[in-house]
Amino acid sequence: MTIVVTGFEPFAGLDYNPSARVLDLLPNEIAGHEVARFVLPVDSARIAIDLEALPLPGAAAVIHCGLAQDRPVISLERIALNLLDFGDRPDNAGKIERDREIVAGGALALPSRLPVRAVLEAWRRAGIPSIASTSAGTFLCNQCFYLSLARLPKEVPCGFVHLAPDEKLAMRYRSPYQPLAVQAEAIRIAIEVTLEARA
Ligand code: PCA
Repeated sequence: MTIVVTGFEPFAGLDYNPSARVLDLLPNEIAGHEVARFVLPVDSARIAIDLEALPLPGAAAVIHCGLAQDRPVISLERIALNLLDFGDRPDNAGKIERDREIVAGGALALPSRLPVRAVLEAWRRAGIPSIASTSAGTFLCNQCFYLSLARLPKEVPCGFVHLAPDEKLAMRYRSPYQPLAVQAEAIRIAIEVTLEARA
């Protein structure tokens, strides 16, 4: 089977996105499953179409990754909300969504289908600073997370990891950061723990 890991293209004026760069640091195989990587658009109209085209329904696990520029360490999302509200920040197509449901009439919130507590524990044991997050926001990351949870069969473990700025972004913005190699290792561990929990 395949483990699908996705990242996002750059957005909000950045010239790269660590969540796309991290894909190259992942091993080609985890627990005997091939790792397939995809970069998703920061475009609210296109993302549903692009997600539909990915081989997600038969995957061993689906891990979506995005950047949370204001968080100092990697975080694991617990829930996706059925809400789009971009505030005054347009997506890459220049569009601003406000007060809109992602799936009309869908559940207000859907829980992550990763073993969140077990992953956080494994990160702690590996010495990787990390946090659980109760909100993936109301922008594209949350949209992607919600769409996959709404569409995928319940047996497919599916979750969302928000990356912190890496060393390259931190040099530019003087922000806190977590080395990208450490965040890649965290994603590998999250996948391993997810597959173990499922076995
Ligand atoms: N982060 C944004 C969208 C793309 C990304 O990497 C978010 O948190 O919604």
